[in-house]
Amino acid sequence: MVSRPPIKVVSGMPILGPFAENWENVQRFQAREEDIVIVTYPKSGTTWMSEIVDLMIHNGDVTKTQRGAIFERVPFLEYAVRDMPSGTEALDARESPRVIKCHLPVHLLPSSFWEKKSKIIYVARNPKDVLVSYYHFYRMATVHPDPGTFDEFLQLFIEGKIAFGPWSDHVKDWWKIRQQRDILYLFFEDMLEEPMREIKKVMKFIGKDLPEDVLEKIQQRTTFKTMKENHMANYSTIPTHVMDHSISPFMRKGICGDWKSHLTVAQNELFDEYYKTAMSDTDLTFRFD
Ligand code: PPS
Repeated sequence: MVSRPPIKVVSGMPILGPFAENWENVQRFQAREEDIVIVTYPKSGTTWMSEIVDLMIHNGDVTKTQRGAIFERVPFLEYAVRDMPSGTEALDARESPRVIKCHLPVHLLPSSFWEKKSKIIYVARNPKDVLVSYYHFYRMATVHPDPGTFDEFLQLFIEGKIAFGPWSDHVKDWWKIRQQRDILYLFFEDMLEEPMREIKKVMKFIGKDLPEDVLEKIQQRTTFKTMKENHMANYSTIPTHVMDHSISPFMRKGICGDWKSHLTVAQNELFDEYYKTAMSDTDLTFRFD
């Protein structure tokens, strides 16, 4: 494991340095009809949705979700670090139905996902909370470069010079394509507000019909508190030199509006200015409180 490798650029997108080595295999990846792909910009609710979907395809059977850590149960397509199976290798070996984590922008999603009409669930989160969450994740996970100060990271975020590129293009492009391609587009803030409502949308979308008590169980198993304590969901089984939870836990706060305790008035004004410009050509909106 290389510590704090620099970001690389593949097909115009900044990506974590080691991930660049497997880029050709990602683009050649063979999707299947039964695949369920959870696409997000980083720190937008990927792990939360992964746990929900994994529970759902196992009809709420909690023992099945204890079979492995979330990153084993729901492999990360782009993942590639030396001496470890890559995301594409892990997925190739997996039986269907596969649940797949992916952070790619629309135009870089491997074409086989479109050809096979795999099911795609997109989760978006307001960018101020994404920024804060991503900053702390950069600090605790050494696969990222050093984030510098919060102010420096904010600048990188605005310029789209962080892993997976500009947040605004990511959320807007997936928003644009959602109807054309029958994508379920959800929001982190809606999941916080009324988890059951969003869980039911997921169930319908993936073609399941689960009784109310099972859905209740899924909701309870996927609260922030429960997932934070669940070693198979909270990334605590990863060695400390890769993810150091004492710097910042992966399951950090799980709320909406934490940005208020991070951004100064000046930083907030700068961010609002960026947001206004970046989002001027879309009807997509976010809730920040
Ligand atoms: S990653 O690394 O991109 O896969 O991260 P991702 O899972 O997308 O996002 C991590 C943030 O999601 C929060 N989280 C949750 N919030 C509420 N409820 C549940 N169940 C939940 N699970 C994960 C997690 O705490 C990170 O947000 P922050 O703001 O840092 O707390």
